[in-house]
Amino acid sequence: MNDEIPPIRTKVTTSHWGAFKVHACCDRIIGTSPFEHDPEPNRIPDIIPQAVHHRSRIARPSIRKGWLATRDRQARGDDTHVEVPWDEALDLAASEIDRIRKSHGNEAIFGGSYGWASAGRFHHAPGQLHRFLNTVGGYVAAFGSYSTGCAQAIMPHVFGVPFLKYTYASQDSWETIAAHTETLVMFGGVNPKNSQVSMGGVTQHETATWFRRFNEKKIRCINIGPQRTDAPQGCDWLPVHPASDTALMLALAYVLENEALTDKAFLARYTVGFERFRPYLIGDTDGRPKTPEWATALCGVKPDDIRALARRMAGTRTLITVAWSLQRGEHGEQPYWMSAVLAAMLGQIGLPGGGVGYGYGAIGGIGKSMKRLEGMTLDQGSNPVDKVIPVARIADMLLNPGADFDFNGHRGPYPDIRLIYWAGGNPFHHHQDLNRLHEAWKTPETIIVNEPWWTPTAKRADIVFPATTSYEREDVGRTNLDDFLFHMPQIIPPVGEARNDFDIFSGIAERMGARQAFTEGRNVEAWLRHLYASYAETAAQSDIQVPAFDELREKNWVKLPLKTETPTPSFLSRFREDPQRHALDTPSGRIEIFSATVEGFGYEDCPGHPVWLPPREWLGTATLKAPLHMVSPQPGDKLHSQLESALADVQGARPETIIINPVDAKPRGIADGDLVKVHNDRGACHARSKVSEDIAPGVVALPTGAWFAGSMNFADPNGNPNVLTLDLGTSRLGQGCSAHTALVELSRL
Ligand SMILES: Nc1nc2c(c(=O)[nH]1)N[C@H]1C(S)=C(S)[C@@H](COP(=O)(O)OP(=O)(O)OC[C@H]3O[C@@H](n4cnc5c(=O)[nH]c(N)nc54)[C@H](O)[C@@H]3O)O[C@H]1N2
Ligand SMILES: Nc1nc2c(c(=O)[nH]1)N[C@H]1C(S)=C(S)[C@@H](COP(=O)(O)OP(=O)(O)OC[C@H]3O[C@@H](n4cnc5c(=O)[nH]c(N)nc54)[C@H](O)[C@@H]3O)O[C@H]1N2
Ligand SMILES: [Mo]
Repeated sequence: MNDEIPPIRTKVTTSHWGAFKVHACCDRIIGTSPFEHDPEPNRIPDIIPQAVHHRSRIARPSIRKGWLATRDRQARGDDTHVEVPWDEALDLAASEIDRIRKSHGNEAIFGGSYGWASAGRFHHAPGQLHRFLNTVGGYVAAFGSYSTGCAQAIMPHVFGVPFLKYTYASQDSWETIAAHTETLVMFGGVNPKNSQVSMGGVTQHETATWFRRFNEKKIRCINIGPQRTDAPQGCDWLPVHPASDTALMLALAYVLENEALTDKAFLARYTVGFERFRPYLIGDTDGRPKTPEWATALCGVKPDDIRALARRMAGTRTLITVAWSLQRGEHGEQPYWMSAVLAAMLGQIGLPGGGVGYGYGAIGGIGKSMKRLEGMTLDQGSNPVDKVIPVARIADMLLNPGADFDFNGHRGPYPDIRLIYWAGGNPFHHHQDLNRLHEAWKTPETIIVNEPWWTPTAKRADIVFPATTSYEREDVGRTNLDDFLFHMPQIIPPVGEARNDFDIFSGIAERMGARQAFTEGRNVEAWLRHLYASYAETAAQSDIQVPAFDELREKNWVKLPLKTETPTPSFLSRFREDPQRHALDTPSGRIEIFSATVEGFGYEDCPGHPVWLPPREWLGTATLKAPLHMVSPQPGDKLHSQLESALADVQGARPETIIINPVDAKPRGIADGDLVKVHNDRGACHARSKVSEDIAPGVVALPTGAWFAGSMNFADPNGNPNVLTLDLGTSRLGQGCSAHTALVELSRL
């Protein structure tokens, strides 16, 4: 007998939820622990050993039985799969892609493949897929994101910069806020649970620490939204009805105008169109002055509280922050545009600690002041197909081939999709109205998915390839929101017969005569060295010395001198200094309170200046059948639907928890911890109730991320809110997702 204990290996790796240590023994991950340089480490990695070795891992390439037998499309989701050897599955995938492109053209292939996949610069699944599809003739792509699709469309009309540039690179740092801001008005809060996460991983989580500093400095922080818990302790809470923020912002603007608190000089020098907006504000155009009394009925905030807040905002250095969630609802363009107008009326845009910022807290790294080093991105080549849909319009596209759709001034037909390839996303967790998507998913002839786990999306695929997780391959991790650089070592061998996405696509490309074009003759290691070399060059141009690749491998991680004590002035502070020299990239060169371009689109659901447009489902349209507004925030204990199968094993963890106010729980006979059914005309799911005064009456909150396992005929037992949400573009302009727009009813089970 050999009783030698095999050694435990420990390595640091990074992920979208930050860096952590992984402990492995033989071919298994046996534990994780915090990275010592993270002041606020989160608990998301705790479940990784169970998740990586979970029975829900896809062991071998698998083909759906009905599709294999008769090319069936109807039974996706209700069918089982047979395992086949790699060569057979790769042959099948290559011949299907080839058949579709030859008979229908590459416009019949949808490769949008939205999703967060894993951190790591090379093995980024959607990037690998896009590169592969480009080498075989291209694909229909998706524009924008579920996160900020609507903002990405509207905000360039207002400030003249891409929204993500504004939000990631041009906003005040936490240091500047701590030094200058007196009033922080947070629509939708700033939640440290959300800033645990960022694309590529932020190493030093510090949002909660900053709020402790704000408290000490007596900065007044006001969380405006349906949940007290959307902001750290020490913040005031002004409960509002979801989707009513624009009404509240209009009333704040009305008070400024009525009490001569508007900064007229700022408006004259830096903005255009206030004279078009003002008649609407004071009611000349529609007979409804946007008074605090008018807004109270819509948002639930008392008139005197609105007046007091407006006066405080005008009298102190005020930063308005807006969570991304506000634009993830029907007419999400309006609170975003209106927040900019309100900030312009206050006249503090471009001053340190004043103006308006978006997505603080949504993603870790926003508010960190540092040099934003770019690079190490896999070249995706160019896409010969120019057809693009707004990312959240996927079900519309599948259900209405050839029908025209509008998007930000463009109009054109949806393509006729015959083949979908998805790698690195889980649409049957992330898309709205999942029963509708389930129907839409029956239209393509073939669906191919690469996934580590049997997610609801993998279960609905015809050809399923098992992908490695980031612990089963070598990579490099970095993001321009962080000052750490990681070598991500391969910690264990691939689980089952999993292969890297890169190797899967290399195999298909080979069968289609495109191997050389896809790989350029490089294997994984050669690619890592190649990407790293170009990154080191970019870094050197910014006077940053990064270690040689082999040295980084040796060291596992390094901290780069990217932190800047004095943040570089934002484009708005330069604009403030000299609005001629630093004119904005809008048609007028200024902030557009009224946009002739937007008005020119002629969209009644997004006119030329911000207006109050209620969504079709909110407390103002509540019915007896669906009286409660459901918001569906991001889950605090994980990233979206990732690691879900292992989390769901924990006794009592599923169905997901829904938060409900006692005022709403009582008449329904619901006590804390009860099992409930959440339902509306679109579908139903189960959930476990948490009765709490931390949510506004009339509102319930059910986080995203459970794996959908229901249908139109029976309730999802796990509690995915998207079985209830509305699948609707935010407007013809933004076409973002409307995830937070949903009325529901709860019944005790
Ligand atoms: N109701 C409601 N719905 C929402 C939202 C909301 O607020 N409310 N938020 C929306 C937002 S903002 C987002 S970003 C989306 C998120 O939606 P998604 O990004 O689709 O969610 P994830 O669970 O992160 O999906 C990533 C998938 O990639 C897989 N994966 C991980 N690593 C790899 C890899 O290396 N290779 C391959 N092939 N696969 C890999 C994971 O197992 C997982 O299934 O959800 C949206 N949906
Ligand atoms: N732990 C963890 N963190 C994450 C993620 C995750 O999956 N897990 N996902 C990341 C991703 S992809 C994204 S895009 C960001 C999203 O970041 P956000 O969009 O900021 O986050 P959400 O959690 O969707 O919503 C925040 C809060 O907005 C409130 N809210 C909803 N509707 C309204 C409204 O109409 N008005 C007001 N005032 N408030 C409203 C809800 O109470 C909700 O709790 O989070 C990121 N952070
Ligand atoms: Mo997102």
